[in-house]
Amino acid sequence: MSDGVRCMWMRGGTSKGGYFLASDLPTDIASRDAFLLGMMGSPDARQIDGMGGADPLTSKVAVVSKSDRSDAEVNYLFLQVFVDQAIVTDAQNCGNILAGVGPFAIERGLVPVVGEETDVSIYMENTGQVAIAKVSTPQGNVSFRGSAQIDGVPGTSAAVPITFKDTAGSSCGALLPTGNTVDVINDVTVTLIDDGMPVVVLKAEDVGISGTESREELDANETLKQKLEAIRLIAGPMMNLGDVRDKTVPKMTMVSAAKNGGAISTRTFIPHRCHASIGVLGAVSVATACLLPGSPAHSLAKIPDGNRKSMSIEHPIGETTVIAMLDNKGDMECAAVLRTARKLFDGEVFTQ
Ligand code: NQM
Repeated sequence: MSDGVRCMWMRGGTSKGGYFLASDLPTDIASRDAFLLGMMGSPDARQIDGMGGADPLTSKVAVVSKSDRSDAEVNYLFLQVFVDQAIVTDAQNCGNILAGVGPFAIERGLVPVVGEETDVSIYMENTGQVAIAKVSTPQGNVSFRGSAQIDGVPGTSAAVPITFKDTAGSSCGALLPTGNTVDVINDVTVTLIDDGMPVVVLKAEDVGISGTESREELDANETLKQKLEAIRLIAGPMMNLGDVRDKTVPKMTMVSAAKNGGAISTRTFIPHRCHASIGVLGAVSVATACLLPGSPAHSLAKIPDGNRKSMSIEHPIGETTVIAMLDNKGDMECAAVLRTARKLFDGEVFTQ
C-alpha cells in the first residue's frame, strides 16, 4: 500500500500509538498486519523507518468501529506491534491505549457529545468486556486539557476515568485458570491470575531481586530474564493461553512490600522488557491478587478496609491507583482507574 491511511496518533495513559477507524484499514488481516508493521518500522530494534518509538509501550495500535451491541457504542481492538519481530498480536488487551479510544471515537463522529462530560461505552474485542470511559467534552468538543496527573506522564491533562466490569477470566476463562490461588513453577510460588490481563504474580525475592531496582537495571539482568521466561512458558498452557513463546501474555509481575505507603510494590515484565510503570489491566489483576489469601501478593500487601478499596500499586516511576469495588462476598464487582490521554497528530500514515 503506497497511499496514506487516515490515523490519529495519541498518548493513551502511559502508552502511545496509532488510532484507526476499522474502515480505514485493510479488512484482510495479513494485509492489515503488513501495513501496520511497515508503518511502525518493525521489525527493527530502533524502528527507525517508522512511527514506533522502539519500545513495546509506543508500538501500539487501536482499531475502532461503531458497535452494533446493545451495551456498547464502539468496538475497540488492540493490536501490539512487536518492535524487533514481524509480529502483530491481538492476544492481549491494553487499558492504557483504551484511554484514547473515547476521545478518538467522539472526534471521528462515532459517538455524540452529551454535555460537559460524555461517557463512552467501549466493547474490548480482545477480551469481550465493556469498559466505560468518561471524556471531558466542554462546549461540545473533546478537551484534552485539565488538571489530572498520572505517574509516568509529565504535566497534567483532562481526566479520563475508566470503569471495568466483569474482567475476571478475560483471556484465560477464569480468574484463577488453574483453579488454585497458588501454584509452584520451577520452585517459585506463583499466583496465575486474569482479572483483565493474564499475570503471573510472584515475590521479587523468590527470583533474587529486591523489587526496588530500576527498569534499566532489570532489563540488563539476563539471569532474571531467563528465570522469568522459563516460568512464563510453563505458566502459559496452565493459564489456557497455549504456547506463549510468541505472545505478550502472561505478564510477569514481581511484588514486594510497598515503599511509599501504597498497597504493594511491583516490577513487571511485559513480558521480555520491564514495564516503565505497570499496565492498567495488569494493575487490576495485581490488585485482585493482593486480595486473595495465600497468594504471594497477599502476605506483602497493605489492604484498606471496606468494600471500596483504593489500592495504590507502586511501580518503578510512581504508582497507579486501582479503586476496587467489592460485593458483599468480597469479590471484585468492578474496578476503576484514572487515566489521561492526548491527541498528538491527526493525518495520514504511510508504509513502505
Ligand atoms: O495492562 C502494557 C500498557 C500495557 C498494557 C503491557 C495495559 C494494561 O501499559 O491494561 O495498559 O502490559 O503490555 O499500556
